[in-house]
Amino acid sequence: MKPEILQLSPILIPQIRERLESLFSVHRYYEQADKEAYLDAHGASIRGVITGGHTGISQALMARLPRLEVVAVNGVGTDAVDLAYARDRGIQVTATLGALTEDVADLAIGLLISVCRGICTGDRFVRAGHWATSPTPLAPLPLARQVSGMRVGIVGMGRVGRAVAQRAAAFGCPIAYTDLQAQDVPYTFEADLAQLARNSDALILAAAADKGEALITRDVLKALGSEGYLINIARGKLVDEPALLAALQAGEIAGAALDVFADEPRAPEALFEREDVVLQPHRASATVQTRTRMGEMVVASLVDVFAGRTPQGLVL
Ligand code: 8YV
Repeated sequence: MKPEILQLSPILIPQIRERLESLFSVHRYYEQADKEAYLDAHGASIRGVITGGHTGISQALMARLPRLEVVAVNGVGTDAVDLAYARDRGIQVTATLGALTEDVADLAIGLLISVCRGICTGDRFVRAGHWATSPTPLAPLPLARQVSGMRVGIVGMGRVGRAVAQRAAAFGCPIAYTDLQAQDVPYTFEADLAQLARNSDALILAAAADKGEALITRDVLKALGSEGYLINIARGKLVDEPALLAALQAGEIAGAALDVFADEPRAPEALFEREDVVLQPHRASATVQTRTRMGEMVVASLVDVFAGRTPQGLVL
């Protein structure tokens, strides 16, 4: 009998889906209209869960799975998994640690360049036919902000923070960072987030959101200042979104580029009309290469747990 797996969010790579189907009996929870009835029918036989970083798994759902041995997160963030409850039950939790670092850092830099250089605004300008009808594009399109040499402040100097720093350094950007403590990296440590913001032209969020608190408050945004940009490729809940909107509206910061939001898949609609923001639908790890690597890690971690081996990427 193949082990039974409950899959909470889709996997988009066909080879990974095939591999999962060949090894396990896969129950696609996310496709079920009546989830309660589905759990009544299958919950008791589920031994593993596959979920996404943003989706995680609640205590209530784990409680419906009495034989659950492992939660395999197809992502690096475990903030949406009730880790305390999993620990109490002895449920192992794995994540695809290291698999998506490069892509997430790439998108952070992409977003920084997009918002500073107005790439999306320029794209909309050309597509709308305004270029041809506007002989001096300088009037409708303001000059942009140079990226090379910007002072970059990174919040969270873990794997992703380091990869962002390496890339920003290649643009000649002086780099400072904050974290719980100074790390062994050649960048300036600043214990105080508001001070980091004050000394930065761009603040890039690369922190875990395990504590669930919004680090980026109105005060931090004011410290970033009217020439400063906020980039978030970590978690939406790290930012007080109403405060961000208010700061943008008041011109207290210059712009923001966001891949993540507090209430995904909803993003604050007040942002949609603004030219000083760039918005992405949580796509930082969404490349074929990275999602394949992540899927392979998910498969391997389930196989290892069911074989009694310690899986790679074990978080708990
Ligand atoms: C993924 C993420 O998009 O790794 C994470 O924690 O949030 C994202 O990289 C997501 O987990 C895909 O399921």
